Amino acid sequence: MFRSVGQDHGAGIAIGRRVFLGMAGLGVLGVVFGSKVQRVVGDALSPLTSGGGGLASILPGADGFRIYSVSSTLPSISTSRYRLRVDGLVDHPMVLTFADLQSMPHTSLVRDFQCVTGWRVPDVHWAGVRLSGILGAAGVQPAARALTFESYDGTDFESLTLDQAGRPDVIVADRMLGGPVTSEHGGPVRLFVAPMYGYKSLKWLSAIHVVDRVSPGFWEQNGYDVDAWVGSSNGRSDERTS
Ligand SMILES: Nc1nc2c(c(=O)[nH]1)N[C@H]1C(S)=C(S)[C@@H](COP(=O)(O)O)O[C@H]1N2
Ligand SMILES: [Mo]
Repeated sequence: MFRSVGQDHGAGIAIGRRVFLGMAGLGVLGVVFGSKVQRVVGDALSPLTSGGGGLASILPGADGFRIYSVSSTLPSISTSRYRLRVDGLVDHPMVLTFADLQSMPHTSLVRDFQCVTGWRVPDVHWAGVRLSGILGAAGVQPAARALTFESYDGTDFESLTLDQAGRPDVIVADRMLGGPVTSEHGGPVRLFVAPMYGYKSLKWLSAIHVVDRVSPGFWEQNGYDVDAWVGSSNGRSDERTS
């Protein structure tokens, strides 16, 4: 079923680089920052602000989302070139194709999508493979405690504890908003961590490394909480709804 690649990372890195070089450079694309991150990182990254219509030009229709990318490009990856590497503290390192993922059991979720900066899209339809199912196929080793996720954008990365990753509402999503995940939204495959703020839902997911401790992701290194529970992190204290 899945192609196992053993411990040699060479092939996967080559795939990653090829896909990376194939990204469509959009020039104007940047990121809309929340106040906290914006204060911390300041002009280290180019914020895509209003005034000029840059953002409007990449806003997809009327789905209510804002398109974020901390890199200056929007990766454009075809389903045929897409690969998801799963390695680290696992018995069976794998490189999954898009077809591999599609052949695995799927879970559907209808959940609000909540960015920590305040915007929210209610009742978004998602579908994908439970992260726990992928980890089960890979065979997580006893020393494992956490996961590190990488993106084809080459810049953003994220983390979850193994416990968080095992929740049934954490999926590797190949469908969103009633269709395939579009490039803008991180397709063909992104993470969707339903109980947490949007920054945990890494777009253009390229790799899952199983590791022995949490190492804070891009947004966390720039000021956001590592545990990103909606309503009870990042200064919020309302009750969790999930
Ligand atoms: N690779 C990548 N993933 C990312 C981000 C990003 O900039 N790059 N932004 C995060 C944040 S803060 C949010 S709120 C959501 C936004 O998802 P959208 O761009 O599909 O609206 O993506 C998350 N995943
Ligand atoms: Mo966000």
